[in-house]
Amino acid sequence: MDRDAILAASKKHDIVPGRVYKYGTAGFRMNADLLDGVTFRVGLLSALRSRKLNGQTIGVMITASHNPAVDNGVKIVDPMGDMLEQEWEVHATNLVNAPSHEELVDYFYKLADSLKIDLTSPGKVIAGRDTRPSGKTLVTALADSLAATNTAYTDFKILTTPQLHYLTRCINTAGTPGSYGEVSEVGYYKKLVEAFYRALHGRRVSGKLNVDCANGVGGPKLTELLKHHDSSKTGLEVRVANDDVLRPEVLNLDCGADFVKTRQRAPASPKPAPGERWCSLDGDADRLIYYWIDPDTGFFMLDGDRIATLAASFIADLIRTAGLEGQLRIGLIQTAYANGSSTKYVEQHLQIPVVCTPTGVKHLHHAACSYDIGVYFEANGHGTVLFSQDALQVFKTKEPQSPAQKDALDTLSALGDLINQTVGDAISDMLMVEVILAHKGWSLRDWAMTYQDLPNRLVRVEVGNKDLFRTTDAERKLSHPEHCQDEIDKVVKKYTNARSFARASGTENACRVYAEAATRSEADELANKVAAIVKAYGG
Ligand code: G16
Repeated sequence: MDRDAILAASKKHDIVPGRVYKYGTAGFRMNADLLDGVTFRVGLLSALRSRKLNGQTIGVMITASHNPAVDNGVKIVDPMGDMLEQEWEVHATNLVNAPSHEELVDYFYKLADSLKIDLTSPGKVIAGRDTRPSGKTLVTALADSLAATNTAYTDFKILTTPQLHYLTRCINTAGTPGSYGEVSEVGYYKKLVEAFYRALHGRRVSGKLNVDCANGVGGPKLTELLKHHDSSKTGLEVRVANDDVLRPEVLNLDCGADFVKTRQRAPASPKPAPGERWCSLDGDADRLIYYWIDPDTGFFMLDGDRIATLAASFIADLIRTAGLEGQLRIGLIQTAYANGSSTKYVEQHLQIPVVCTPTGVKHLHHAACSYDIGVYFEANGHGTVLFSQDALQVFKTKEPQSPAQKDALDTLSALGDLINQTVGDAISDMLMVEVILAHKGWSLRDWAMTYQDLPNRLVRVEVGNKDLFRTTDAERKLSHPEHCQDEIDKVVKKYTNARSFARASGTENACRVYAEAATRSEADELANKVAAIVKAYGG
């Protein structure tokens, strides 16, 4: 590796001086104009990461997911398709914040030295990006740092975030007994569709599904998947809506999973007709929210908590039917945003243990790994179900004692292939939900009847300095600014069955406030009061 080549390449990709950059909830995310130098430096780190892991392929995804079209972001994917190891987030933050090009290169070599990385060994990186136009320029910055560090590089161009995670794992497991799939986008579609057929096991989906794709990458990719799907075999008919990727300004605008979840209403257009089945993806297709307009009661949403409870109850039933109860440990992972009723339902009704982690799928994923079956979903619709190698093995090898056991084992095995094992994946999750509803013979209304949500409200609060807000207890309490939590507690006490917390967003320049209470008006009032406290303490 040539120091001068890295220095010369770096000089083409300045960072904006005076800013402090942080590897946040999902990597670096901000206005795209600020990201050129950041992306170059993320390339340097991925070159080191690959070499540290014996030349395994590292993924780099360029996306700002649910954020507005002017933003972009960059994050690193580890070899098995999971998020960058958290210790390395610190290295990423330090590298990106190096004040000058010279100091950057010094830090790069110092890091390589302290981590005992052989810079003469080969490194490999792959990249993908969502449909934001700024992604094209940022990929150039990434390619420059990989060229300067002699790192082999493949640009997979436009992908959903989960597809990039899938490809990273496929490449690193190719030719091994744990091979995850064919290393291509088509391989991803074929794997999902084939597993969908198997998981349905002769059942049929009833009713057309309308999918709002947030005018993001999910639109064209879902259309591609459907080319590999034969609806006569499954009954699934999909209408793809909000798939305009030619006008960047409409990305996530008044549509998509984040809009539906935070506004608690259907996309502005096209207007869902009463009774139609709808779901929304977000800008990079890793979140999923279901809903319908009830002719009597109006909009009803089935969010990440509902998807988690649906999946957990179905899989727990299959485990029982398969005669595996007591043999495989199942757990459900949520964040503080989970509706209190969902937690109660899982613990008391499903009798499944619940773990609460800080926001960010990286935290949930990590916690889910300690179970044989780890179901994790954020309320915003981001999540998946992880199966341990032992569990997958048992599904395939256990000798069934009855046709019902065989059915359960086959379905579990198919779910292991259908559900993305690397990260939350809206398209894979959508097929999973369709499988479960088909098995249970349920409509969205039947699904909604399982428990009643506590009314809740999520508010975004712009503050002078969001970094003043620090949390403890899995983000359920503020440790800083001092006294802010005391004021929140005082307000919460005035409401029935109420809970509220505040935290700094790791993807936007704002704080988020969540409140739930016994009635809609109480939840709204509490959220507004806590938002006012946060605003007052926000600098
Ligand atoms: C990202 C993360 C999610 C997180 C969300 C919001 O989602 O992957 O785990 O819930 O940001 O995070 P925050 O509240 O810190 O802004 P996405 O879909 O935008 O990549």
